[in-house]
Amino acid sequence: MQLEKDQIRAHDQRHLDRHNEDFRFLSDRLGSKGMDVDRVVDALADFQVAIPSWALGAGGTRFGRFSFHGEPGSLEDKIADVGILHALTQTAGAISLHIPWDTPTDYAAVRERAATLGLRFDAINSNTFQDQPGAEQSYKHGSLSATDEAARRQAIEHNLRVIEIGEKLGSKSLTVWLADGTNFPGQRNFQRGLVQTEDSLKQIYAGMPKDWKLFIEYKPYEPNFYSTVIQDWGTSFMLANACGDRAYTLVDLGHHLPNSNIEQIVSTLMLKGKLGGFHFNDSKYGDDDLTVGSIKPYALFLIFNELVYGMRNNPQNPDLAWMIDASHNVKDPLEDLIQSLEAIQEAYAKALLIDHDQLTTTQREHDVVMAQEMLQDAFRTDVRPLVQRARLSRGGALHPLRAYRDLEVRRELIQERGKHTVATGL
Ligand code: AOS
Ligand code: ZN
Ligand code: ZN
Ligand code: ZN
Repeated sequence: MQLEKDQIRAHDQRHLDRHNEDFRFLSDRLGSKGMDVDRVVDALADFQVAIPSWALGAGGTRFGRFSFHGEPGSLEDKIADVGILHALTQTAGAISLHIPWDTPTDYAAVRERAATLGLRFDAINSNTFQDQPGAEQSYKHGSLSATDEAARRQAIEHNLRVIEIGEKLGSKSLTVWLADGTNFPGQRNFQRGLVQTEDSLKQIYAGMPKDWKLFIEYKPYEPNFYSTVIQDWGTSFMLANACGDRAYTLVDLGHHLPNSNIEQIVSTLMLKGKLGGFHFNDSKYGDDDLTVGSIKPYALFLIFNELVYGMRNNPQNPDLAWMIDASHNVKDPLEDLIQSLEAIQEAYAKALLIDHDQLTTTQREHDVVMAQEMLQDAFRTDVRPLVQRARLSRGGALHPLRAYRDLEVRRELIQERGKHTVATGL
């Protein structure tokens, strides 16, 4: 199924007057403070986040998985789902694939399908955390860090193959997340594992086309519970530096130990020109992969404040690859992603309201109270009319979630794909 612009416009009509009133009220208020509202709206409209192919179906935990009806069963279906998200939100203009789960058979058809829906292929992901059917070597004792040369070679070759696939689709970056680590003290030598990983990443880096970037994702624990080879941003940063200019750190919001100051990590990486990619999600305990903004919206806003600062002041840092990395057990995956996209746009909009010159003055004067007030004033502003206006300007829905329900998208998907569906992937 495909959502047409006319359907969305017709749905918007019902809410248009209300929106215009809300927007006028807010833009008057912000305008009187000297804010350029049009610029904020334009920045919001330009902001695009990649949807991960693995978030389009219901996920699960190690205790089980409950399927959701009408899930995508093929790569084509997944692209169609992202097309729906993009039509509604106008902020999901890219898809991030995971290989081998999403290996295309007909490249031309896949590329064309995505192009028709206004989607591009963002970072492509390799998978050396599972053994694939028919694989000669097992990753049980590591992949890029393996001391077993044959397993390590297989993992390197897999990444090189993923790059080839990405090239055929127009991707320009590879994301590597390694599950490699240990469960027990003494199991492996830390230094050897790190040396092997660096060597493997360098080989992968050398195999990338010259206009590609390598994103190195870190994570403190899980699936291994004693040690993880790339456990934190420092390790990722070090490996990225060892690889070269086009290797960067990727920050996944769920990949930190409790209470880590993620906004500060973001700030440091951007200062050093090494923040390449971003996985949005939210969490209460660990890598929970919950809906963005559902648990700690203020933290998300503070992170965005640093991102906006970096985007304005750190030309040494490249444009970021924005991606969602989420998983759902109980919600309609598309509804969940709509909520995530909305939360991202909101946090970004609020961060855009902060006047950094004024903040700098306040900081110089050591006026701690006013500095905090400036942040909180932005955070407390209901910016939804701005986000709506940005969507509207691109032909998206004023209320994507309501439109999704009113247009009975899931019912149509079930009709098309059936009730008992299982998405490929995790
Ligand atoms: C795993 O925890 C990471 O967040 C990765 O980004 C992973 O590749 C992704 O979640 C798909 O499994
Ligand atoms: Zn991730
Ligand atoms: Zn994760
Ligand atoms: Zn996660």
